[in-house]
Amino acid sequence: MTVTRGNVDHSTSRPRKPLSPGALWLAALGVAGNAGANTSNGYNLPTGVTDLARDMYGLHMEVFWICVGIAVVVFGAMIFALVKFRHSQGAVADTSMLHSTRVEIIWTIIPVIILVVMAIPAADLILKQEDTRNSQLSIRVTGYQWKWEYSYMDAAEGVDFFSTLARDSNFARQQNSGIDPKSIPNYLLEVDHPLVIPSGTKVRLLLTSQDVIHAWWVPDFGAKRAAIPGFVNELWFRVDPGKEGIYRGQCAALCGRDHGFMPVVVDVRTPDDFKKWVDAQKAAVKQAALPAPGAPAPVAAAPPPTAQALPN
Ligand SMILES: [Cu+2]
Repeated sequence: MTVTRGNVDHSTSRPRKPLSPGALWLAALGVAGNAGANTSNGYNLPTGVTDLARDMYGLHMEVFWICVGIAVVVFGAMIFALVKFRHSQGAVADTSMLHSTRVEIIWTIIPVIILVVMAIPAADLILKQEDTRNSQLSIRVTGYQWKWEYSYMDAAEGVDFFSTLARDSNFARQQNSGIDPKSIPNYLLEVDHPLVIPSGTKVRLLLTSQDVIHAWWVPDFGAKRAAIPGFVNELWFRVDPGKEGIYRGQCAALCGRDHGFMPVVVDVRTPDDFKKWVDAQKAAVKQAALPAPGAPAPVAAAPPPTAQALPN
């Protein structure tokens, strides 16, 4: 990562604990994917930097506390009964209450109400996630074994590049490389060309793949979706203004030998900075298209033979 602007690389602002061999192995598998996320405390989901991520976190906590309540009531009643009605205290089993319709109705209706209470906000959030209308910037994301291609549309049309594992991570990961992975900043979570997006903008990704199923995942955006050959999946997020910085994720579908080596890095910039970046990219594309000085002028292609001129 060579971008050193005024913003913060949130993922490195927290001192990282050295990874155990097990954690490294999990990271290589892509299981411990939020290892580089910025808003995770390591115990819970990241709170995230988009409204979708925050909604997901809120829903997750709501369901978590409902589960805690259920656990307290159920285990509380169980432990109370175990202690109060124990054999050594002379308790005698009640063999008369074999069936109670009233109890059965109660213990059916209460869980149904709890499920409905959880399902309503969950359905709401799913609908919100799927609503890609009025997006301001679309980017086509194509997964390959083992890299990502980002093709911009809309105002950034024409900007197109590949994003692959950073060289230092790539060298260190080779068998018997002799390089200590702990010496590599953001080991396996760094790329040569990050996806650059503007903050405060509804960004829509159109995900597909050229070979096997991959999945684009950035925990802090609350964004994860499969990239499937022959299909185009949509995904959207809007990073809060003021949350510019570097965000990291990984491919989240087991996609082959080097699955653990195709991280996702997103560089979020202010809309002004983003525009400058797009202009620079477009200028570079134009420059590359110009003939080298002193090169011969391109030869006009010969017209294709007509049908009559073709030999029988
Ligand atoms: Cu993949």
